[in-house]
Amino acid sequence: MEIDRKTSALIIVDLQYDFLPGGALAVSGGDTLIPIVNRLQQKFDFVVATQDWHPEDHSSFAANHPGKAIGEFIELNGVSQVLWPVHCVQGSHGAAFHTALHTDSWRKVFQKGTRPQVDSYSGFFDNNRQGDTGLGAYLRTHGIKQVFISGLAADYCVKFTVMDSLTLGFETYLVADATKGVNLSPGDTEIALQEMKNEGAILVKSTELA
Ligand code: VGL
Ligand code: ZN
Repeated sequence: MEIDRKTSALIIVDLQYDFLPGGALAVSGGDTLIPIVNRLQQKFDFVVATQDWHPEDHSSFAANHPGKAIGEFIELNGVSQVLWPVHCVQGSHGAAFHTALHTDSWRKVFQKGTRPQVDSYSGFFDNNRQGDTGLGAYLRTHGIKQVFISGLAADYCVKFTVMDSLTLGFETYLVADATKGVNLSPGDTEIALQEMKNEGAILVKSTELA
């Protein structure tokens, strides 16, 4: 498939140390995406990234709920929230992008999950759909019509970014070999891929793109 470089954007979701092997919320094999995403970036004129960027007192951390364990669910402002290990704390090593990841051509980084009381999986909106990172308006302002999404994790932040991109009316592609899931429950990634397809996302391989 030929990419229209004028109207296409690549979004790189959360390629940060805490989501890579050795990190607090590691995705198995997540580091293998770095060379794939670096090659993929060369095919785009317009590249943006998202960065999970939590304050220490973030309510998605199990450690901030005495008696609760990682993986348990709580109700947060009417939204069901799974509790995570402490991860991507603002300014920490875990929140940094992997040094091997090429960042020089990025137009902008959109940080999310910055408000203590609400989580944000999507690069566009927080989980209440109240906060907006500005990513949608930014893409529109620059004439972007096709959005290609890569990064971590396929069953959380990538999936929610894909869903919001579709809702906002972008032609939305998931670069299937440039994402991996955490699989809190076995099979979560397969289910997420199916949900994205059902909503209208188009799955492509990075090697098919030119
Ligand atoms: C993510 C869980 C919590 C992700 C971020 O990037 O997929 N997952 N925060
Ligand atoms: Zn997070």
